[in-house]
Amino acid sequence: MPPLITSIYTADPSAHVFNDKIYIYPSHDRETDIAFNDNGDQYDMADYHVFSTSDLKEVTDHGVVLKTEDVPWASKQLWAPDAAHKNGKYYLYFPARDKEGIFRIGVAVGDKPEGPFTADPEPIKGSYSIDPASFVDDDGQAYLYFGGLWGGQLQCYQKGDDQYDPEWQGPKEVSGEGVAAQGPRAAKLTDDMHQFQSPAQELLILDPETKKPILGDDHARRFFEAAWMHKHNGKYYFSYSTGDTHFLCYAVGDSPMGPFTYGGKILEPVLGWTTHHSIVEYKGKTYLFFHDCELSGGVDHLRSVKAKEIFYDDKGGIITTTAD
Ligand code: FUB
Repeated sequence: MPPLITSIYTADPSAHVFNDKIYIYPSHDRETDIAFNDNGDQYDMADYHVFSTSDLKEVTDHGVVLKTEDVPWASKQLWAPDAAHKNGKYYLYFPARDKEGIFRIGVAVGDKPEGPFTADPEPIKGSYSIDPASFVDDDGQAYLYFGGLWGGQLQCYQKGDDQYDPEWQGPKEVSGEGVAAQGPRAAKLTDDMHQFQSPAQELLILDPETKKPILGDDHARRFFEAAWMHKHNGKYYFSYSTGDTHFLCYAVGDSPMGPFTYGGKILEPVLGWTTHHSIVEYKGKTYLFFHDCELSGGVDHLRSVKAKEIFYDDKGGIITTTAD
């Protein structure tokens, strides 16, 4: 399957339908001399472009909509963003390292889905780690999901949401017999979409057999990064990447805050270390937006966005697919 965008490298596609078009909010990968490491320093992105399409063939690049210099609190690494529409405005949620090197999540506001966006002067209070994914439920309540292990620093918050522990920096995570994996985080957003209504909560992803949380050592199923939420037939589908085992998986719940029960794999590993996605319904079909490194010949930090239709089985399970 060919990439949707070939003019620049793009990754982590968050797709939404706004004004009858699909808008894609990806990371903008770029070349760097920074050596590959498990902290992800080579993912040294400095701006965001927005793209739109009506047919998943012709794609319009709306140009740069936000860059590091426009974000007063950010120092580097504009990683995976997402966008939401509410109150007649468009909100771009994005992670970046602050001046101390700690990942925080910011919000920028625009009048149109294609931006440009103006960033708030400070990150969202109580935000940390990476990969924000926004979801506006049918009742108008908006949520922000986030978190990512290792380079995304989620493992550094063992002592509480406001206590970054540098001892946990690097490729470390919870492990041991019976030790539950760290869950992704979610918070309700305030009506103005700029802050968390209350502190973020850890989400539960349960093993369908034991009904207990997935374990930290279960690397084929535990949450690593790339949170996404979509609703289908009244159920809430929380999907994510398993990081070092390179799967996209999903878990299903009856509420946006869970608990969720592990449901299976969405996407087998792609070419490249990371895998990250979004799921959107458009003109009666369900599409998976994802990335791989085919265009760069397998360079992990030079990725390209792709999209393909996916399907549910008759019990509402997502049928596993491949990048082909
Ligand atoms: O693009 C940088 C990081 O790589 C993202 O934040 C992760 O989800 C992974 O795709």
